[in-house]
Amino acid sequence: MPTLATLTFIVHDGKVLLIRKKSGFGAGKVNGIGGKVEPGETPEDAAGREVLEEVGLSIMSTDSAGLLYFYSSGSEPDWVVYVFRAYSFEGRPLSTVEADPVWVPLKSIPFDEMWEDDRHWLPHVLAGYTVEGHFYFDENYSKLLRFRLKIG
Ligand code: 8OG
Repeated sequence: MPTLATLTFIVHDGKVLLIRKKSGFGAGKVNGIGGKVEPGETPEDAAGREVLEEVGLSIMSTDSAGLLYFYSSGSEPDWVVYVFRAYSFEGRPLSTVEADPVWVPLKSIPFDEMWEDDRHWLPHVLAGYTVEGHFYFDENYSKLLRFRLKIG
């Protein structure tokens, strides 16, 4: 069974809130805010909880932006990730044990510091499209080998 997770991109004033992750899968990388869906949670609930835990913000509502499937070997994905956009929130982003937040202008996303697949799908998500992406990595997720992407 794949691990279900979320990724949320909070967009405000021409900027997107990204984090530099301090823990978990992808520690050290810049990413959207997210983590694993817990038993009994909907993906939307998980997205809201992760935003609160990682940067201390409450998001009002989310807009579904698609699904990402990550594979390392074999034909079943290891991860299925629900992607969300959010435009309204309460609070001010804080550093936590899990992440340091950073507002990044939409035109200067630091793809070189992000997962290798992100440059392929994130621009479409930030432009308001819905994506379905299948990304095939090597065994230890150090290299993207191939991918399929549908943009809706
Ligand atoms: O709970 P934890 O923080 O370890 O969850 C991992 C997070 O990383 C989860 O939000 C999903 C996300 N993630 C992957 N692979 C990739 C990827 O290739 N790109 C991006 N942007 N995020 C990813 O698991």
